[in-house]
Amino acid sequence: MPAALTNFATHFFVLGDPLIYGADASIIIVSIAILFVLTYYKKWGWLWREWLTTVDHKKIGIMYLIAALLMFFRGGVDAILMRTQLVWPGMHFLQSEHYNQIFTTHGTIMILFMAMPFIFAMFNIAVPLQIGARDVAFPYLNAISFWMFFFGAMLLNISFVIGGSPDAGWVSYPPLAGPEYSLGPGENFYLLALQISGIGSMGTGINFFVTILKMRAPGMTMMRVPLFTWSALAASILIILAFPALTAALALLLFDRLAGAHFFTMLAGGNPMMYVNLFWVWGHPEVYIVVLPAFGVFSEVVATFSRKRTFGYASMVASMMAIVVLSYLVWVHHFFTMGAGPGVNSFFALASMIIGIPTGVKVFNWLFTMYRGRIRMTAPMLWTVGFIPNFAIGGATGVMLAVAPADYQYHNSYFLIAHFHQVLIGGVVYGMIAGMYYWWPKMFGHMLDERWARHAFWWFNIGFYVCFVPQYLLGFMGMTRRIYVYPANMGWNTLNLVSTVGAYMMGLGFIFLVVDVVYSVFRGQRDKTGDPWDGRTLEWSLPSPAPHYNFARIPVVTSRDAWWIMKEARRKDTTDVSTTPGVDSVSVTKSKQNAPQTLAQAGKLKPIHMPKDSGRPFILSLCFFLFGWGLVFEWYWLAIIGLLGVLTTLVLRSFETDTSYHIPVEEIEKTEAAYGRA
Ligand code: HEM
Ligand SMILES: [Cu+2]
Repeated sequence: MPAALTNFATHFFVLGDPLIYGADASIIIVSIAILFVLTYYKKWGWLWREWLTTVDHKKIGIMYLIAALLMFFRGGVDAILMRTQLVWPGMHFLQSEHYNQIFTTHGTIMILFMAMPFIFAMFNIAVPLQIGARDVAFPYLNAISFWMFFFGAMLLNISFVIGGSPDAGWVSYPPLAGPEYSLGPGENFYLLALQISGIGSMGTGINFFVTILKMRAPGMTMMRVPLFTWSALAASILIILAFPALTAALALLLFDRLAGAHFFTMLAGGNPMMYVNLFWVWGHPEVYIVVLPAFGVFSEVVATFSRKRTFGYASMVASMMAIVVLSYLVWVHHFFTMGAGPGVNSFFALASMIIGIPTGVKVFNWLFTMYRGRIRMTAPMLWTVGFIPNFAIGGATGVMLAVAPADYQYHNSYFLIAHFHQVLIGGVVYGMIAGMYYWWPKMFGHMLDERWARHAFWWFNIGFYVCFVPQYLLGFMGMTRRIYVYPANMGWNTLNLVSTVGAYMMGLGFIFLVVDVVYSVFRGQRDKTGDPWDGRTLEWSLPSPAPHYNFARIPVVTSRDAWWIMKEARRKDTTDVSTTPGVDSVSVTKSKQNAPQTLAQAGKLKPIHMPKDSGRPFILSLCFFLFGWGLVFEWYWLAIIGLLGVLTTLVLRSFETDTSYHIPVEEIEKTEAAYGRA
């Protein structure tokens, strides 16, 4: 019996690494602290009623945001650990196996559990408000999506203290990730965590696709849709088309691992390159899934903080849609060295270079929007302007990588690492932070502090160049990715040292960001107007935070930049509007005639139809978690229990008919009066 017990313990717990013991201890301490605080302040009921069961897109957005920031912290700690190990030749800070686990979880977490929830946070916070809707098309599905993402992320995150982390890279290529070379449950954690959160992402893609097509306020034609919402639509299309490929790849690999199938094992008739193809058919569009919403944020921010209409709206939309199509035609650039031959490689090389064109169009549109605008350099604009040079360098090095023969040289070198961090951080992280600063007052009713924002931005931005510019050079000098130690005589020492210093500067920038958030919760300037930036789109017509039904009356939209035009019509009733920069005089004159109906005050209130909260999405996802956990450890009895739980919650839901209610007019009147908007 004791032998069996120790056997179980060594299989189940990760033993022998002091860093992981430290993690164990801190996880236990933090968990106890959370349980204590919730119990002591009697917050369990509140947590369940207000958050765990909510179907309100605004609250779901906030939960996504919190999750994304926590995962950014986790992935950032991984990054700091790696850069610390690489600071000097022959370091003994991390063991080789631990280093492998860390680069794997870092990449996986950053892309799937930081970038994805961050964009979903922005979708949820902004899209329904921008299009004048009361919620998303499927609020219940929205809650399922969040909890599936959440429990998928939990599954991956506990692997490093229980069972062991995956260590075959975030791409998890077989045969390395197959049953022969990745023993233990680590890879299973990866496969199931991604599979479960992938269901959630698919739900979100479908939800926002339908929401944007079907829930727009009257008068909001597609060519009047704000650009951020357009970017959400583009990303949703990509999600719907790309995620099934990932699902298939992960499922087949899971069969290989658990059931001894041979989809990807060469000697039994399978082919590992099939996995690589399936993975990148999802993987390349995935980078656009996360970066297009960032482009959407930049479009909103540039127009608002330059006080000008976006330059080239139609070309912005067209370029986004071009990217959607092109992003499916480039995936082979991730493995030019596969040996597919010059014809195939040339096609994918050309397609990869062509995709730079629509991206360039967007950058120039932002610059033209700023040109002669009255620019305000507040935090969202700072991150937007900071993004442009980063993205220019990242884009140029991307074109270098797209040259297939040259890629034989750069492939899997630090040049690549520098390139994709420059676009992923410079695009996605900058974009989402800009969006967070931009919509923060809308979410919470107070501003983030500008002084701390500046510290955060400058430390992060300068640290970013210090960290990644040396890595381009290291790549040229032959340093390959995923190595945990290197000899002293390669000439890499100084550059690695500089790069690590940069990583610490970025870490400090992140700390300032957190300080800003905490400081502003207590000291932040209140936003009583609901429109602190003098915004252009409909979300700014609402009080902050918006009431849970969003719009007491659904606005009627008569032009692009609907809210700005409404404000102009009111502000400029007497003055000549055609002299206002950035305002199209024709649409103003038109909207002036329509002004009474377009303003939120017009019309009689009617009861509002809203979805009911439900605990089932949480329980459903928890059952999925048990299912995944069972498969990770090959405890099939637990997997079956989990699956039964999933089926039961689904069946129960199908018998539920009473899923919505009406907010009576008196209550709406009271709420609106409390906002001073009777
Ligand atoms: C915040 C600062 C960051 C730093 C200092 C950093 C640093 C690193 C380092 C040192 C590696 C390992 C390189 C190697 O040994 O091969 C790495 C890999 C990676 N990083 Fe980051 N990173 C950061 C942010 C991000 C972000 C925001 C993303 C994605 C949105 C990201 C995605 C990845 C991916 C996909 C890999 C490859 C993992 C693999 O090889 O399997 N990183 N990063
Ligand atoms: Cu790609």
